[in-house]
Amino acid sequence: KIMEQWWKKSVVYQIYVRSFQDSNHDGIGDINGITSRLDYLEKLGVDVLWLTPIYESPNDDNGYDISDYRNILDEYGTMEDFDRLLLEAHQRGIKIVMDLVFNHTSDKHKWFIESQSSKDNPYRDYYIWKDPKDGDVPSNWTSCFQGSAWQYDEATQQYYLHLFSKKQPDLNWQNPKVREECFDIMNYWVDKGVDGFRLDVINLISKDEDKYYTDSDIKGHQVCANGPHIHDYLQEMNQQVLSRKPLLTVGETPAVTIEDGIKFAPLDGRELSMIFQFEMMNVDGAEVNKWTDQRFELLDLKRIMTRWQVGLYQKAWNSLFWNNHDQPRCVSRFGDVSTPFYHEKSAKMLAICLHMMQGTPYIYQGEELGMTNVPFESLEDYRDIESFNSYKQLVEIEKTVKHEDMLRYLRKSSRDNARTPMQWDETIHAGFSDQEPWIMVNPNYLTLNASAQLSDPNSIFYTYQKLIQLRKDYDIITDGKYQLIMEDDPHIYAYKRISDHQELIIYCNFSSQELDYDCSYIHDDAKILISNYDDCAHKLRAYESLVFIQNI
Ligand code: TEU
Ligand code: CA
Repeated sequence: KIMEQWWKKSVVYQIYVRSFQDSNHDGIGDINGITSRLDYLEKLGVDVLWLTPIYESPNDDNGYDISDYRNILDEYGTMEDFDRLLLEAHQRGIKIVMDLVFNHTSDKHKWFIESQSSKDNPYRDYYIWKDPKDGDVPSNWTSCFQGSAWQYDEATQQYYLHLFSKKQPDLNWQNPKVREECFDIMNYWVDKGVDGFRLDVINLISKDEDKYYTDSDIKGHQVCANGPHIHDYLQEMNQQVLSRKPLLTVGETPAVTIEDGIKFAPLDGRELSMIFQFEMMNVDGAEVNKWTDQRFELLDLKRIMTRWQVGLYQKAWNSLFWNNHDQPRCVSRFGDVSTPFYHEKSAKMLAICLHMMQGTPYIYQGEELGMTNVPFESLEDYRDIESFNSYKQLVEIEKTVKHEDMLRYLRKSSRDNARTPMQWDETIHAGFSDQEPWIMVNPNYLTLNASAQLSDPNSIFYTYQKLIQLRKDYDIITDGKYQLIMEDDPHIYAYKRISDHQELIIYCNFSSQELDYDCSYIHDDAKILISNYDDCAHKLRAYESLVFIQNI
């Protein structure tokens, strides 16, 4: 029996806990900070909060290195604080989704400490240990954060695998005990009353036993994507945990095809509720090398988005997003921040373009205000391990990139662009904290902040609020069939959503030029459902976005 798929009509809001709201004057966001901002989130109208990891962690990768899955990191508060947040969110009809990282743990997790202690320790097989090959690494696989994916351990003279930092050793999911432990952890949180899970790089958990000693041209985490037993493991997870109640499960799945996606998130509920895939995040070269000046081409974006919209239709469920805590800010990347006017129009245009598609939209904190990339000046302004390691590798070790160029690439693509504090108001540190925050505040907070936008009925915030409401009011946004129109236009992204009696026609101008557009699709009785200008003209103006609704 297919359980109620409530997430199809939901909008998720991602909270980067460290940067959302500090409540106890240490410059670090925390759980009570989130609770204190629930009114704001309720006003925006989001249905679900995804919290980035709040468990005990040495923070080598800001919580994506977990050392205890059943305890809250001190900096973030206590379990009582979490219980209160869950209760107060539920009282407002807001659900909470936890971020679980099961591909790897922290090297400070007790399993790894045991595992590392000797070859015959019962926990040895919880991780992936391999003998050297000719006195060297088993294979040339690289870690996602630069350098080899293999780390040598002097004491036991073997290498362990880490697809991310060396403080994030990969778990061995082939070991049934590992799977049991992970499912127990999930059940612990389900028993607490959480509403679902975001599963970090979940499609990397099944490694191919035969490949460990085989060199590869692609990055280590891509070699391990969608391995031989991945669907067995997820179906087992489904039986052990997910079938207990209608939970939202979103699998973060880099390097998946549409065919893979259909297996991970089929509508019959056999595995996960939806996937979070990144193909459109590679339009500016990110997959090959994110450290470039390359900008995206709209035609590529349209082609990729369209393939997923069409490919999953009535087969599987996708998520919709322009950015998250690992990506630069979308208005800087896909919009235009060169003038305040373009900033506002393009931020709204991006929102409309995405929220009219099929799938569950994800809003990353501050996106609803049009928060932008950050004018970081020097390396010292950064906090992210990926940024530091990449600088070190490319500028200092390989010497293939010059210092000045790397600083420019970091300003464009560093994950820290998304991680600066939420801009609440124009007071000191943007109202995030009264102490120096753990990472700098974007200086544009004086004009770009929540308080200013809440008092301006024309702000980006209210466009998001309206889009969230429209999804609740119009089933066609959830169910309608997608069809690309004006296919070859390099500046306009236009598409239809079609149901039995109605259709939506969406036009988005991704340029600052005034452009002709094909209005032959619009009937006389069509109405404007939402737009980012006050009226409607014969041309599409700079970053204009127009949505028509009509009966058919
Ligand atoms: O990200 C995994 C992932 O898909 C990477 O390719 C990601 O794009 C990375 O940030 C490179 O820029 C997840 C988390 O979202 C990320 O924050 C963690 O650092 C990573 O897993 C390891 O847990
Ligand atoms: Ca704090």
